[in-house]
Amino acid sequence: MASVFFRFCVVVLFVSGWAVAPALSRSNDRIFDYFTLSLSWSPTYCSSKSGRKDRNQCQSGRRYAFVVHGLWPQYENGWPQYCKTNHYWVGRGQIKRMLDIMPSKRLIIHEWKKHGTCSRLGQKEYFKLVRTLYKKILTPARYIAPSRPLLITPETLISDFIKTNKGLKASMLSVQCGNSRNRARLSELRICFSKKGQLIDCGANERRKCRAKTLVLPPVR
Ligand code: U2P
Repeated sequence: MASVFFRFCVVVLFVSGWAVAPALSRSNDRIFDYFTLSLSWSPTYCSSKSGRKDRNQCQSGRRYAFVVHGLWPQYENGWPQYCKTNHYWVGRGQIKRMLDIMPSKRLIIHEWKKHGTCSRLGQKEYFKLVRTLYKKILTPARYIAPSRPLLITPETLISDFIKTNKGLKASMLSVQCGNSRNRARLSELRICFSKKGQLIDCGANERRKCRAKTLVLPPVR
């Protein structure tokens, strides 16, 4: 009975377009629509339970600010993940080449397996595109290495990025933060790109945004 009810709920969610969830398939057959580059605010991650155990990214002296979380091939609604590949292994050289902007070996391997395999690119090309898109976005000066907490609004973060990056619009960005409506830590800034690597408006996946009045950016360590 419970399983019939569960199946009914899944069908209702998909038919009504409410399900912003991964496609439940491990195949490459449906082509994705656009890319999301997800930039993580490293100090927020480092103050979390898992971040505190992550010496590579978070030990003192690792003064990371925005780092790459991942480059995600997206459907307009939902996304493919863990696609078929003959190239599961991520070699040491590839990992080393990415560590400056993606400072975690585990994350690099995970992002390739979960998202890169669905990009229709080889592994080398995928990571090359990660860097190319990351370099397209200039970080406004105040977010490069703040030594004190920044208390701003989500709108300020967006407008600072827009001022610094020609061609960038609010509709191409999505700020992610903790759940509080009052004050929450910045977790990520997501930026949407076409399959050709041009800035574009985001899709339904990015509609869920930070709703906090005040956004807290812990300082770099
Ligand atoms: O948001 C939680 C995790 O879900 C995955 N995600 C989220 C939004 C989206 O548009 N695409 C997507 O893949 C991310 O999973 P991860 O890559 O970290 O395993 C995100 O962290």
